[in-house]
Amino acid sequence: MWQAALVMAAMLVLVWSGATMAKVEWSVKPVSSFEFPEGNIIPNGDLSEDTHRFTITYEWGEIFTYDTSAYLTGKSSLLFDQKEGQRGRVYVNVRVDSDKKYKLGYVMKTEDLKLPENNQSLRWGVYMQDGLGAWIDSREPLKSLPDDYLNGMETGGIVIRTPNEIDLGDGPKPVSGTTGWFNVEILLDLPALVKDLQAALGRINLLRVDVTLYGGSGKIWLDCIYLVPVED
Ligand SMILES: [Ca+2]
Repeated sequence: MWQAALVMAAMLVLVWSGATMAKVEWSVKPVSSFEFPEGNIIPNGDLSEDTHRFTITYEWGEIFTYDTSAYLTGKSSLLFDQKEGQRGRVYVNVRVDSDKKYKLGYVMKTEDLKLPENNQSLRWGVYMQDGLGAWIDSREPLKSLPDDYLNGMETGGIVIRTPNEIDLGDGPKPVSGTTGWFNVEILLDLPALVKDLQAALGRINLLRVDVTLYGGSGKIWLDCIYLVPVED
């Protein structure tokens, strides 16, 4: 009997330590509806109108339209009908409290998305600004952290991105073709990241939520951008 109790206790410790070790997590899951998590600090994240707060660059800055027939929140989504060779990027900077954990994300879907031949694909990333206003480069500090520290996300220097291949239910691969809506979410434990990534002045004061596609063609809908502090 006591052996069973001991095994149970050991398992609990394992589960507990696993849960508390993750400083960066991410997930992608299909959704058919969406409700903003309470406490979203990104204004106009429902992308209905007045998106001046968001920086929409490369060709996406010229071709974006508000789609009032396909959206999950508010009155519209942003639609990019991208022609071969065009590129796109959307990002938003948000001041954060360095003492908190945050989750951030958005929903997207695609239609007839053909990926470019340069191995680029839709990527979701986050940038972190330190107490001196510099973007934190995670490459050097990551060398002395466990290999799985980013939980499958990848460092691109000052950006931490979801992997090239994600699983929307039919195995890991770059997003292409026609998909339903899916929700990409990233969770960041800022107090831990401050320490582990050696953020200057011991602060992370700003996060940049970022989506990119450099090349390819097809339709991409973006909606429901959020960033919320997470209570333990
Ligand atoms: Ca919307």
